[in-house]
Amino acid sequence: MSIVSYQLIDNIGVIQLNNPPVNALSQALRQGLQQAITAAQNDSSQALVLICEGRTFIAGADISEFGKPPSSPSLGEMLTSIEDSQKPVIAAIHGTALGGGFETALACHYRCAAATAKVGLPEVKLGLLPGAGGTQRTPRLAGVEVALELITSGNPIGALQAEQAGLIDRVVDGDLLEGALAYARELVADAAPLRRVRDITIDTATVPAELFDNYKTKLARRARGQIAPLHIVSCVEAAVELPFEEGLKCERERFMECMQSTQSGAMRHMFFAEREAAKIKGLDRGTATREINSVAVIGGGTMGGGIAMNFANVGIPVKLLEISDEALQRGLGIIEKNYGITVSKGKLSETQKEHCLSLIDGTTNYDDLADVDLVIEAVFENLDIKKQVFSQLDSACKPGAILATNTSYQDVDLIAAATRRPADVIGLHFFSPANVMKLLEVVRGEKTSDEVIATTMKLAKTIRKVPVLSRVCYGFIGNRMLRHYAREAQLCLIEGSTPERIDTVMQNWGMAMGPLAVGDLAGMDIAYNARKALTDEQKGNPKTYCIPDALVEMGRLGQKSGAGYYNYDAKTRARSSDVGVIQLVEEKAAAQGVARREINDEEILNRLIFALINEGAKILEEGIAQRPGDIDVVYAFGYGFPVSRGGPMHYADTVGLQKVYDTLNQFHQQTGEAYWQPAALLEELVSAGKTFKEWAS
Ligand code: T1G
Repeated sequence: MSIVSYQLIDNIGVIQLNNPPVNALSQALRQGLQQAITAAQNDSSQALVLICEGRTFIAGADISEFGKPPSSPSLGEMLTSIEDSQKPVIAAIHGTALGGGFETALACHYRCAAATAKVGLPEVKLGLLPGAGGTQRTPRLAGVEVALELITSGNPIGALQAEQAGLIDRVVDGDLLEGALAYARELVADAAPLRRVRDITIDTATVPAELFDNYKTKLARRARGQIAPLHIVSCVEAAVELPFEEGLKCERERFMECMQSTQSGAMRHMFFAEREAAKIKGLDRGTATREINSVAVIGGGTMGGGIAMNFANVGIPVKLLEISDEALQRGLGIIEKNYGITVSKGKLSETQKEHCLSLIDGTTNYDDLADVDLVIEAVFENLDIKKQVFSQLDSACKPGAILATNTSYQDVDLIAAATRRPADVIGLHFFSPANVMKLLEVVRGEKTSDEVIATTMKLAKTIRKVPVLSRVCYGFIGNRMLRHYAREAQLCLIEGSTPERIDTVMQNWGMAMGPLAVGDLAGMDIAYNARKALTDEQKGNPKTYCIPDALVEMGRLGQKSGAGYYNYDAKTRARSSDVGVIQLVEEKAAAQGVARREINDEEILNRLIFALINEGAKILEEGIAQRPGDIDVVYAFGYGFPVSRGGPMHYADTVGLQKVYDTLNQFHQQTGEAYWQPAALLEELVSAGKTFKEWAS
């Protein structure tokens, strides 16, 4: 079927687009649509309906064309053809009309939509702004405040809400084409005018004077350091103050500035990297997958409870198994409490909460797991305990049941070896809080079957997670790299910096939280107890843990104890500095024979981030991660790495691998530490003048 088709149905011309998978506005689609509009001016049609085949109306400009030379007709030229049509053009929307797709609908004279449709302008999530009139037409139809929220948030709204806002004229029940044809005939019968959105003037008296300034202040906090949101406000302001053509010119200029920004390049990279990560090299796309209609979770602690919620949230029944009734009730209580918090935030209704809870059953008997399709073990982080659990699961569960471990560090192959079905064993590493964090590391063992890998990668999307495949190593992808980042944070601290300085540098750079504040959030007793099980040699340089050890031994575990690197207000959890911590740091430095010195912001940043990059390069060399973009996805979705920097490996490409390489060598010469030796892959890429991205392609 051609990409654009046309048919006359009585006196209505129907233009049908068909550009799978999402009817993105490629050059061919823009050209075909413009030609169809032009041709229809001369036939017997009295109105035109624009509708799409497949799962959705146009979902935006074709992002894969960005950065390439512009091709004609531009989106703006195509939209002008629609708006200048001498016959009313009616957009018939289903699925998600997003970005340039919704801008196309806005250039039409009328809009109807299926009740399940959504519309939105998500460009800001790509570091962009609507570049085809969206910032000019949306406020003309829906008013300034609706436009500002829709465009700066980038979140779609449903058809009914859009209708209330004036963005959609008619919500259609039943068959969309039938409904759109009926609407078009109604408009023709009423001799409805050619209603061009561009001709609407916004009454400035309806716009609160301080609205734009207040918005810019709010965005400066919410979207710290991002260019696009502030440009969006300026464009909407132009829609109020300037004639349409001049407002369009302002939008175009600011759009190009965003398009050429490093930020947008990073965010567009992340868009594709997230989708690429779900694809498994060497695995046939047709690999069979198993049905997962029931799940069991072993261990009702914080992680087990959160994991169970993910499945209940999408309607999959869960059996939660604990070793005693008391532990089970405690676990079920955690889940109930978590749902209560979600309800109190307005993100879930009481009815939805009750429905989810009804899907979660408790048991202390492995026999009750005989029919489940998947089990996820989330017991104490100890290999012997996990092996014992898997041996029991191997006996209790049906053939073909997938046995997964949520371990953060233990060797999945050794766990699999505790069963007679290693091909059915895999790692599913959730991130705390498990019902909130999007990242899911899927850890394939040496013997894990393709079918089990394909099944779990697909299941990740079902439970609204972002999956990244990893092979087995200590800490898999994220935590293995994090150890180096954390090591440098500790060394910067003992060598002369402070928790405030280190955290401020990293947070200003874009991390969601600084490393020491993260330690307080997670609770330092966890790593402290893990270290207790290690020999001195395994623990490594005492400078990297003597301070957190001392804090834990003082009872300063972090937020959970009201104090850690910082003091925390009991009610608001607001953090404040504690001079006693600095004194402790100075004492420990002296005890370790460290002469403290001034460490500048650039050194802090480069030591922490380049340590991540270097370990990421080693992870690629070893084939632990499939591609650099996968590592970027892990850090953006699991560790609060700023999407506007694209992830550690993309950031290395933007900084330039030569600079990364030279800085690593400088650290290596200064410290003599082997871990500062640049990874072989990095050395290879630098000598070949290549980037990580080029290596991956
Ligand atoms: N361009 C190119 N490819 C796209 C695409 C797009 N806009 N949207 C999706 N794809 C591909 C995607 O890479 C994947 O490919 C497949 O379609 C399915 O996507 C001028 C400048 C629409 C909600 O930001 O939000 O318009 O991996 O896995 O989960 O102002 O895709 O199969 O090879 O995500 O069902 C604005 C982005 C662009 C929307 C569907 N539009 N897309 O979700 O499928 S900028 C967007 C999405 C713009 C104008 C500006 C989602 C979706 P592959 P998927 P999904």
